[in-house]
Amino acid sequence: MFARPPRYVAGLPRPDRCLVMGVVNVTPDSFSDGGVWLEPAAAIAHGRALSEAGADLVDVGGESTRPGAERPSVDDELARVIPVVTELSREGVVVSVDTMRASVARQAVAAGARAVNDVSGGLADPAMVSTVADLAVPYIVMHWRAHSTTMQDLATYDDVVTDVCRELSQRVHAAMAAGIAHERIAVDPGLGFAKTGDHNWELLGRLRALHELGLPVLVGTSRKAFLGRLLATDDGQQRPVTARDDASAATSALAAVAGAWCVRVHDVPRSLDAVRVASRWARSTP
Ligand code: PMM
Repeated sequence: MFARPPRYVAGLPRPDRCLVMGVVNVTPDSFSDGGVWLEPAAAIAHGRALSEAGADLVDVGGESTRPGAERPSVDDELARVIPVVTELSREGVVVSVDTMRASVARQAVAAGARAVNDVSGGLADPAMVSTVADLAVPYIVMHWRAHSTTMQDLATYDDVVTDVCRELSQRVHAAMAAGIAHERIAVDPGLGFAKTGDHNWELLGRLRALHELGLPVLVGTSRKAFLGRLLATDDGQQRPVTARDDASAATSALAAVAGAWCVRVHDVPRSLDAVRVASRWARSTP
């Protein structure tokens, strides 16, 4: 039996269920919605719609992490995210900024962001953990090994669950050593980041093992390629990206039952329904 991880991250909403984080990618090239929300007004309207649909927080990012993606300049990343973070925060939306750069995290928090979602867990920018400590905001530490251009070359593990837990634990220790409070940290196995589809399934199937880290767990499966492959037609045509939302809602429900603190999704209404069902189901489970 695994211990139950903490249910809350200090400074973020505390509904009596798994949280739903809605995704706003202000990028030209994200795999799931690249280019759709690149204009600030479109991104703001989308973030507002996700919030109105019930998202507990809205994650705004300006760098695509799809396999092979090139990095934007700092200036381009700032120009993409800051107007969106500023306006959504002004309207009262709880915003997290999805960035690997300390300078972007700092400006996004100044613009109203309430949390930093760092897919590199502090590895991409040596200044990140001390910056987040200084900003005193929640920090989501994702498992990561390298930037998108090379990450899939590093998808080798002895045991993916054990290895991911160990590497995440090292990043959590680095974050705490820099001064980030334990109650402000959440962890994320980083599905699809230096992972094959089989690695993703293994991590999901043994999600409760991550509870050993003693921290809330965020899970991001939404629209990812391993769902497209699972749902491929008999002649091998992968399910298109935007037709993966029912499958994403199914993983949200199952992640919630397995004790996830938060799911990160593109389609908020479906996953919100899914986690509400999961939460009610769990309350009746002896
Ligand atoms: N996945 C993506 C981007 N950011 N952040 C966290 N914490 N966890 C994830 O799994 C994650 C992330 C890539 O998906 P997208 O391009 O659809 O945003």
